[in-house]
Amino acid sequence: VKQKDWWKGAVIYQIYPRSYQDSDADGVGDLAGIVQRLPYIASLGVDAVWISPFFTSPMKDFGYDVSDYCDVDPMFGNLADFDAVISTAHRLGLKVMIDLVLSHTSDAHPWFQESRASRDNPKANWYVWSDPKEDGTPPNNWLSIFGGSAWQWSGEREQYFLHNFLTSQPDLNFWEPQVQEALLDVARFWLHRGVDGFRLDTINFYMHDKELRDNPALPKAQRNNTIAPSVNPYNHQEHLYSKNQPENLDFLRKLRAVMDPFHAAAVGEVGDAQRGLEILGEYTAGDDLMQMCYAFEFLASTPPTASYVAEVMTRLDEYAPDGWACWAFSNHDVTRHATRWDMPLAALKLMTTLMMCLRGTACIYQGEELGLHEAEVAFEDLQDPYGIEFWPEFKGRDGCRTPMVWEHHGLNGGFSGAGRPWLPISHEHVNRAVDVQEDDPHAIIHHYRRAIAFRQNNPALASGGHDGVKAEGDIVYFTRHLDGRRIFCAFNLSDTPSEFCPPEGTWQAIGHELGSAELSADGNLHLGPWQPFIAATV
Ligand code: TEU
Repeated sequence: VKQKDWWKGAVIYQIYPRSYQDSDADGVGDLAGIVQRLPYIASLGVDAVWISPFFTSPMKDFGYDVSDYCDVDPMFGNLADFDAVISTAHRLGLKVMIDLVLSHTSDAHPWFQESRASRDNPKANWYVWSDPKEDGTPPNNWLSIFGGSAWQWSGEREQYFLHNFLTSQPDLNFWEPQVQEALLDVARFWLHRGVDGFRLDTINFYMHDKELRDNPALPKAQRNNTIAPSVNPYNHQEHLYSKNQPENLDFLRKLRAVMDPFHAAAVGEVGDAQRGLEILGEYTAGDDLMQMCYAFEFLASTPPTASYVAEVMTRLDEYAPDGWACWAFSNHDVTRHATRWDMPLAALKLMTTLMMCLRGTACIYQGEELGLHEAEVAFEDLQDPYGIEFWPEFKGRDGCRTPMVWEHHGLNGGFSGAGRPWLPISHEHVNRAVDVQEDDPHAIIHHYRRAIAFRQNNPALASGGHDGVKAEGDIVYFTRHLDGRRIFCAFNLSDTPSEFCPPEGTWQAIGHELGSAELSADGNLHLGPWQPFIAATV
């Protein structure tokens, strides 16, 4: 893999900075804390970190509401601390991706303050403003993901403004060329500071229908959702006019042109319950758009069965033949997969092995390498406005955002010297702290290290093609290939043993360190519960 293609098949480790390491005992993680922990991250063998937003922000959506794109929030440190993140990471061989939330700003951003002040100021058109309907109601039926109408009334302009997320996250108007230029400048700023790439928040929300047409209602049968709870009325609409507008691609091409001289890579977030992989294909096609899109397929609430995995990979080939997915099982928006899938430890290990063998880039969310479950967070302790809005049907995102646990005996699990961290730390988490697992050869953390190393040592797994993806009973299998080397991978996604006949050819089992089965003398394969078979052509 050429240096400029470092992202292809990379393993990315996602850091939620509020909850990684607190260096100044205020109960909230920070950039200096990340610097302290970078050697640990490097020890996992990953290629890159993605750091969730640390920019200046009123923190209504915990940093996904930015009020200054080119500075660090004092809570997280300052630009010098960020420079230390970059230099330390690079010294350790880690790339740094930062999370640019360009679709909307905070309402505290000076751009919005100015835009809101009048209908004829220089930034009047920087956000999506619209007159009410004759009866005073919002201009159309678009809904906010976080509840209610996507339109908020502003007394100053006597107009509504658009917000796909919180009312304090007004959507920028990407039809305005000055907005696009200002955002490209933000990308330039960070590229010059040394970042290696971006995770781009909600890139399919950039543009909106100029005529502000109503979204159609979605038939009941199609309301299943992988990214947001079905209690949310947002899922009862098809977001035909508020999302996925073709002009999004024009802006992304400009952004890519800014990134290319720096060999920077982008993973675009394109959450779409109805057309996820199709959109992924659109946004990663060719060489002038996103290198990768973040796939939501394994963030669904039901555990992936063999046929589901096969179906996802087949659909990917259909919709994104030259596209590249970034797979994740957990992140800061969904219930941790150890809880969501309710699988035994052996199953979690196998799923990690599977992820490291899938065609695509792999994204690990802090704490999943410890096998952490979703933490229970009582209503009184909730911080996430989305959780507060839909409680108790949906408990929000705090349970996956509680602090990382480093030391079994340390104060707050070694996360913070504060009396009280910003979210409570669960006892069960502390029992699985990093220092406990380092001393236990059977702990899942070592499995993550082995699986990641296995991928790195087998370029066909990281960046090769794949073919023959199929499911047979509980077994999903496929072949990865690169430069004539073929690696056959099969996974028994169940707790019952299975028999299986590998494809023609002379195979030699590899991946013993991951519990790979051996071919038996009769050429058949007996896969134990949650066991893989990984083999290379001889
Ligand atoms: O998330 C976008 C997104 O698709 C979320 O709305 C997701 O459906 C929701 O969090 C339910 O789990 C991104 C960020 O990842 C999220 O943290 C932000 O709140 C959101 O954008 C707004 O910036």
